[in-house]
Amino acid sequence: MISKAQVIQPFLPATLTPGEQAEAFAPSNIALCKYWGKRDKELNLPINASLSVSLAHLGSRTRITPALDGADHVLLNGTELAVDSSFARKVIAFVGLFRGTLAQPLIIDTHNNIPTAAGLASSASGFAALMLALDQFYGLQLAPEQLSAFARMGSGSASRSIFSGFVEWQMGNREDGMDSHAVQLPATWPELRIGLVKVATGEKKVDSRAGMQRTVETAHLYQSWPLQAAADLTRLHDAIVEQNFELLGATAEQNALSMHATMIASWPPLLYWQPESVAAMQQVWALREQGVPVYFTMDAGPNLKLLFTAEHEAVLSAAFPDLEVVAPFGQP
Ligand code: 2P0
Repeated sequence: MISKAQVIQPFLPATLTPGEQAEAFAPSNIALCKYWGKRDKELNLPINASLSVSLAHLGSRTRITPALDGADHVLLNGTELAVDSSFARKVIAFVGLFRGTLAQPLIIDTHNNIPTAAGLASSASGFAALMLALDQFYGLQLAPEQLSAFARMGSGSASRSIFSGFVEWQMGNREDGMDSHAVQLPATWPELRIGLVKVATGEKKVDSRAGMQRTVETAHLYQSWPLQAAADLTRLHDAIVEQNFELLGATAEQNALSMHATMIASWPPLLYWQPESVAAMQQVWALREQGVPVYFTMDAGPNLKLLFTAEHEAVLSAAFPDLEVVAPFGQP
């Protein structure tokens, strides 16, 4: 197995010249075709390609400055984290891949403007923003594909958060993973809306990393997942090119439910849904029967993300009173 450091080393300059400070923003993203399962756990290389839409101005802003007291500091939304907390350890390990023998202590300060109530994961935007900030701080001048491939090593879905709009994370087949990076699709869809339905926001018992590993190792149903994902990816490309909302929504919903089916078929079983998640799904299906074109997707958690177009925003905001609406391509 190749290590992250072995992959990154050849892309770093012989001597690093750190700046005085760097700051970068990366958007959160919602997958329409999910990343679920790894062929390489060290490098976060996926078993299937995935496709997402980035959430415009919602995401993470990360600032890097030198620490003058000889120790690293990791701050999240203004609060310093214990250096042995899970997030701080991951951040410090990731930074260590780039600062090499320089070993200069840093302050890494991240602010998420994702509505905390929406229960959206922040590791994707967090590692993408950190990668962009490190690139600036050390003057690495990495190409976008390299930034995406390296962000992936922090968290798989971070590879997609390097870009805005519709983004495909190509799975690649190289052992060092340098062809497993995201690309931005040349498409826009100003009327597209994503509605965040909050069911619960507490920390989940099994995180996605452990959840996908358990699924790969124990669910026979998982064998069908790569085929489902490949077919869905093609359908999503068609939907985006044709601006066919029904095809986009139906494909995303079936893809999410197929992923959840593999989780439920794992052992011990993995069910991220709460009773309120199922109630919200049934409400979406009832609205569709009444003629409202609305679909949902879900990640490794109980919350729903609704997909609809601007003309139906009022009816959906009435049906889901706490709906948080995002326009991924800005207001038309
Ligand atoms: C996705 N998820 O495509 C899928 C759907 C969750 C369900 O990407 O282990 O936090 O850091 O590579 O990126 C969440 O997985 O996992 C995720 P790691 P990550 O959005």
